[in-house]
Amino acid sequence: MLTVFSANHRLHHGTELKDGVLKPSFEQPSRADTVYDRVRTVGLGDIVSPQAFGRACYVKAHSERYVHFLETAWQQWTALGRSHDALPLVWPVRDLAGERVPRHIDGQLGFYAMDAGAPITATTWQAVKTSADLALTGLELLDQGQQAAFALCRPPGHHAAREYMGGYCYLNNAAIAAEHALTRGAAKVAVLDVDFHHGNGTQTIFYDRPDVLFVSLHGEPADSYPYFSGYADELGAGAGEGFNLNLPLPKGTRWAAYQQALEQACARLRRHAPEVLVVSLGVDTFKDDPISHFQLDSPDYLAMGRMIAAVGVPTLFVMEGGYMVDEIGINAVNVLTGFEEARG
Ligand code: SP5
Ligand code: ZN
Repeated sequence: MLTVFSANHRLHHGTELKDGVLKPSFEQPSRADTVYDRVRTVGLGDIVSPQAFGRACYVKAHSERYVHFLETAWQQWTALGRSHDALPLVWPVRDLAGERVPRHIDGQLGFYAMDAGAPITATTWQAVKTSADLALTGLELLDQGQQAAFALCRPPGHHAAREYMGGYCYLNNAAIAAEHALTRGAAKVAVLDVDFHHGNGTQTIFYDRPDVLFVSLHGEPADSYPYFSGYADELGAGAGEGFNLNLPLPKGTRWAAYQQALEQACARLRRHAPEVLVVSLGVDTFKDDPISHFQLDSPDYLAMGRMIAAVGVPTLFVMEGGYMVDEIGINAVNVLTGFEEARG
């Protein structure tokens, strides 16, 4: 399996509030480098550099004004004499209209963010657009006949929606790749999200559409970030009703229960019969992950890869979460190795 990678991910490293204290984010450059090292160690396959795609591809999943905000936020922020990471501090909550875009950068940050978990630095945009380009390049590898590819994206994407960032995510790499598959002629696409956190961004981007099925396994929202989405009764809307499947799982979930839910997910994917499957590959389901509470162990990721292979569709793996543990490389690459073993 080919891996798409760029050192540009190192251009992004920000801060986040941890239990009320501003510290370096869990979403650090070492994550992607650890996975990259593991890809090399096991000899998964060649490493490919991304092509540059540009905003025409990003705005299939996002709005023009949101992409423009991402491009210009740092410049607006520093124009006020600020030099630390740009973070939002105010949001248009339920009983405020929240429809007009503020002129002030502090208002724009809240307008275009779901939380304070996506800091913007001087070089964040460069890393963010390269991350989306990795996913787009991976999708084109499938188009050229590869049965699978691995986009080693960083920053991750699945919390980013049409018009907002959050949860370490800015552009939704998986959604952008899914849209590109449709542009390239696929009629039906599916996204399987195995990150510990609900892929709220991907869900909302495709919520009212039957052409992109979204299936997600994640920590139940009552206990787990992002808290406000991921319930089993979110089934899709309008023509998209029945094309959104959430499988929330309780705290402490181990492989036996996870496997049952994943089998249900795979059955739904097979029924959709997509021409392309995009997997939002987060390995924050691991037992020692510092911000999550599932109990998967390293060999379980091999089994996960075999089950995904059995869906039998050209598959693009897009890196999402998985934090601050040496095993992130082993676990992510185990999914890919299990997939390749099963496909032969
Ligand atoms: C892509 C992805 O996995 N994003 C996850 C974003 C999670 N942000 C909220 C993290 C809150 C962590 N608090 C846990 C404290 C543990 N001591
Ligand atoms: Zn996650």
